[in-house]
Amino acid sequence: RAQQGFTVFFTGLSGSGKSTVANALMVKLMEMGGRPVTLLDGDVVRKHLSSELGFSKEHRDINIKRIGYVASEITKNGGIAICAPIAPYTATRRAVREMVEAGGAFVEIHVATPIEECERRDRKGLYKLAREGKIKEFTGISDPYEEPQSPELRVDTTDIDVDNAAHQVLLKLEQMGLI
Ligand code: GGZ
Repeated sequence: RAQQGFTVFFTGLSGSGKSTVANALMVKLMEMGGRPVTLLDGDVVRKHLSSELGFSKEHRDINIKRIGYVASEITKNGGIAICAPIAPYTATRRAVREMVEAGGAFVEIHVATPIEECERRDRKGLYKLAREGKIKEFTGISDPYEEPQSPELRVDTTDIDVDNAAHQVLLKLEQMGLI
């Protein structure tokens, strides 16, 4: 019997390393062959699927539910979806989990890099702008991030490199019998 589809759902702060780890995971899964792999990255989705949306709670929820819907369709059809939005709200993450689990497995990865480290890196200069009040409703500074209580896996990228983090996700997928 063909293996079931699944969604790997990364959640974490801006600059926590979600996109980088998600990309590395995608490469590893593609190298293994077999099933198609689709990456739904936060900023790419916002450009192509959610371009009219801002960062209010309501708009973030719409954004995450769109990502969840696409991931659930991919999963139902036996594919692999990798999502990497901030997804700050517990209830919304749970709604996506339920939608995906109707047709396959949902693997939540909390990229738990502390905000001090994300802000220290400040790769895009957004934390500085948020501190100056030039970006409003910025997650972790002036907007909430509800930490996942029971993700399938938690990784903190402060002291480990991308490859190591992606490898930990692969091990989890193996443990769960998904690959
Ligand atoms: C958080 C923001 C904001 C605000 C712009 N709050 O590090 P980035 O730049 O590339 O990723 C962040 C991205 C967040 O979009 P998501 O779709 O992942 O968010 S959510 O899941 O909450 O819908 C950041 C940038 O957009 N960005 N303004 N106010 N991040």
